[in-house]
Amino acid sequence: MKFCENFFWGGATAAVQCEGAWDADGRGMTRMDVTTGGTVHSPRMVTYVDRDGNRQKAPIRGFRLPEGAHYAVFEDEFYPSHEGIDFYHHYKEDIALLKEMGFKMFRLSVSWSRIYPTGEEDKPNQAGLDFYRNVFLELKKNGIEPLVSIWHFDTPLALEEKYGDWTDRRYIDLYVKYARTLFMEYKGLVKYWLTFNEINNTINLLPEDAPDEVYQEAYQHLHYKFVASAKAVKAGHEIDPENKIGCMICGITYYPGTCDPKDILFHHSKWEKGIFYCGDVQCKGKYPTYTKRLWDEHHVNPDITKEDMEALQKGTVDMYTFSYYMSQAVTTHQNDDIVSGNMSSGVRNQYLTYSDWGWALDPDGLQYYLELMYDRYELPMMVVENGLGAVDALEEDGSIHDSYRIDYCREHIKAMGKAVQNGVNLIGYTAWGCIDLVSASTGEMKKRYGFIYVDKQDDGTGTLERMRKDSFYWYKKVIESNGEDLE
Ligand code: P53
Repeated sequence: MKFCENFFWGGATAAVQCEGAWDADGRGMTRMDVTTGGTVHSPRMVTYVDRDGNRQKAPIRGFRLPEGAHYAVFEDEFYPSHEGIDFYHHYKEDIALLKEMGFKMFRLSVSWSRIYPTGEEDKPNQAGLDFYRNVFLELKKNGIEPLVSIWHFDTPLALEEKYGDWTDRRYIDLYVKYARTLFMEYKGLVKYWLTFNEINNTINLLPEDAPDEVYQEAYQHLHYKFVASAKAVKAGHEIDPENKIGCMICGITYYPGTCDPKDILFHHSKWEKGIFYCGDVQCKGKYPTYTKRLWDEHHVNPDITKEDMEALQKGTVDMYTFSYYMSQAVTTHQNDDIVSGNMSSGVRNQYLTYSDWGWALDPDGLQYYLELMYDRYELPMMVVENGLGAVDALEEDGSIHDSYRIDYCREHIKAMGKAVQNGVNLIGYTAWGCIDLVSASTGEMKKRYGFIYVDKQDDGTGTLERMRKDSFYWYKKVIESNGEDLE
């Protein structure tokens, strides 16, 4: 057997992409609730009212709320998060389907604004706590271990309006209060936690030539999140020593675009800035040796106290988890063959093929990533997101023949198997969007990842009916055979 006996096979979701029920039972808003749908070529837009009372819309990437403006929902716009796939009201039916596939683990996120609607209440919202308790109980009843992301792109909107996007120190205590509430409330029910989803996105999605102020904010933002994460880890361990708490990194495998030594150095700095920086702080409890060089490149000088540094040391994570979808080739040379698509940058890699959204399909990159990171940290690892976003065709008889998705997952599971044989302590794999949900980057439904199809379309229409794709039966076999039967 390649995979360990209690290997956590499963799938992953995030609150704001699947729950819907955006204003139910006292929930507060998050930025996604004022963000429209987009496509591979047109960005999602944030809607707001400016200081003069005029309706405004702006692309979400790099968005900053102008002075005097406030976020707003417009009646005639479509916001995919408002209904999602309505997991809020379908969770029992959905968990039954996960159980049918034999899931051992289900990754989901708690929506902060269901628990603390504005982030600043003294007491948590009971209805929010009850919802997640019921979900966790349902999972337990079905023998499925929950893996809970405490934050998955959904800071309460009221906090963003007041303090900006994590560039204020007060966020640390607000987040730790929220995390403590979860640890206390679900003690004995939830054991596996992740503090911040894809924490490194703050830095690795920035253009190289962004202005210094933007880098200053990004590094500051990250520092407050590092401290918040470390303090939450410490609290989580104190509240229940059984808790296993991980970091979660957006894992992209970088390749040098040519063998020019300049490209070797450049690709190495992409690893440092985009990937190692966050993992190093969260796993080792201190800033890495190359930090000053990264900061100096952009004249950055973050607010960091002695207490912060102590907190980082006391709150190192128990496991290294990451998402993996693609690799990227990067070069210092003039090269116009840039891969177009969403979220992707870098030059075309002639040895790889690309998804319809421009993401490079590269299972070997996953093996490489696992081996590199395990050697760096020697912590148990989990692949907590992986999958293929693709357009699915629903046949008249209700079947969905998604052989492309099966191929993608098979090759990535094989790659994990090789890394395990080479000594990596891999303890779980939760496939992204195991049930179709709203795409984070484009807001589309048609970028589907699921083994379970949901009848819900980009314009908001659909019955919300759930249907089993071919990959559903395939993944069931994979789990039954503990990753041996991949055909
Ligand atoms: P979508 C950027 C690059 C890689 C993964 O992505 C990313 C992002 C940010 O969107 O996000 C993660 O839905 C994220 C999930 C997301 C998933 O990957 O854009 O943790 O919330 O849905 C897939 O296709």
